[in-house]
Amino acid sequence: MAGFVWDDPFLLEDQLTEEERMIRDTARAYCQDKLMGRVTEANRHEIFHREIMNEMGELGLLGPTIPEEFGGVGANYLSYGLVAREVERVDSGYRSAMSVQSSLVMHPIFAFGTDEQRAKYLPKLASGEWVGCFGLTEPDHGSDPGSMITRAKKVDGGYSISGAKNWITNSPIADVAVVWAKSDAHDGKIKGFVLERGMKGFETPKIEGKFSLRASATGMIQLQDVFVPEENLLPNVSGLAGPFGCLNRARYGIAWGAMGAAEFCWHAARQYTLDRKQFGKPLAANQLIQKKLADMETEIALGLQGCLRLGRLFDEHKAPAELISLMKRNNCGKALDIARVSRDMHGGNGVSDEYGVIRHVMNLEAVNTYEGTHDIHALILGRAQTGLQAFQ
Ligand code: TGC
Ligand code: FAD
Repeated sequence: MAGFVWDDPFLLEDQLTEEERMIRDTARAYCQDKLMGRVTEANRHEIFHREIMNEMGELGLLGPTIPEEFGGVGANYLSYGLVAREVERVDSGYRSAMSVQSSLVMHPIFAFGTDEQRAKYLPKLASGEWVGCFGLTEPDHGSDPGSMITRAKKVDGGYSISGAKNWITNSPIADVAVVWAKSDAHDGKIKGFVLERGMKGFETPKIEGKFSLRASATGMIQLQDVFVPEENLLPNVSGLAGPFGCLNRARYGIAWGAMGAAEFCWHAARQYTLDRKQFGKPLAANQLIQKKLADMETEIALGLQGCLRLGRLFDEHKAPAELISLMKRNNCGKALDIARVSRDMHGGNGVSDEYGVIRHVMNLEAVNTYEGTHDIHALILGRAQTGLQAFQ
């Protein structure tokens, strides 16, 4: 009978290639050695250490799936998922910064942009010299981005864009923004535009009072008659397929990332309950505690194995959007539950940021909401199996 590996029940490790393990190990070493030490202060004081982007860029962690000629490392999507898991094991805010840059800014420029746009933006985004953000959500249109009101009006030499985007990761520090707007020159269809810091009428105020992802900069994008030259239009996509093509990738990464945060909380709960004694014995010797640890182990093992399968399908170009919804929804919901239970198992210490778990609880609240809420993904799955759409 084979031995049971309690922290890797399905032997995920054996299912990775040597190259995938190497990328994962690079990410893990960086995250544990360089990010872990900064995160408590960053979270407490709402600081995003901007140099993190340069450090990640140096290690090839930004846009890792982008080909080398544009500054990426040409890695597969499985490796991208492994990176997300390691980064989010430290903090979902750091994973947000990384995944927005990779999936929501570099991917659309690579997939929908011109050769000139790829050459101009991708190497600087890959190195972390530039930071990007992605503007889809509006103050009055979140789950229903198809109803957006941001408009691009055709003018001489380009477009004049007006509107507002809300809850935008990285916007206060962004050098470039991929903004989605309805374009009157394209029959009112949604088009993507690359905006640059310094364009007149383009403002990115920070959102204050955010009690989740505090180590990540979040803001608005305000656009008042911003002139965007023709060459900044992403020409090769129209409609919601543009932003959703990006979201498929980011949601896949989040499914892996949420498991990284869950693993942190599970391991912390296990160690804490082994170390702490009440009623003359370790907390971990109690049946109620062991059941909670068993539930965490089970959900994480299943969630990671699902991610692995989805990643392989992604790399074979066989990952349907609904399967991505299934994994994003499941893993974010399960990670949030695990973080809350771990917080409880830490007793009073669980609310101190010294133990890290309450930070993950707070973060995972947003992770369960952004990139499609838990319930929106349920509706996507409900539609896929009944043929009935329940959004409206
Ligand atoms: P629907 O009728 O379903 O589709 C409209 C068009 O879009 C296409 N499409 C997709 N294409 C590729 N991948 C997908 N996942 C797609 N989903 C839809 C679809 O084929 C159709 O194309 P066409 O050519 O026929 O027009 O559209 P709907 O308006 O009914 O959509 C409903 C719904 C709920 C599914 C959708 O709007 C949705 O998913 N809402 C959630 C919104 C969301 O996820 N926003 C994310 C904002 S970005 C963000 O949160 C970043 S956080 C980053 C971080 O910090 O990590
Ligand atoms: P709403 O759509 O108003 O939903 C509110 C509630 O109603 C939810 O529980 C939802 O599930 C439910 N609901 C909505 N419609 C239905 C329905 N038809 N049936 C049943 N229930 C329904 N967006 C970007 O574009 N770029 C970013 O970089 C970005 N970063 C973010 C960072 C953070 C920290 C946060 C919190 C959000 C970010 N978002 C970003 C926005 C995010 O994608 C939206 O918050 C999310 O899509 C939900 O939209 P909403 O907040 O408007 O909620």
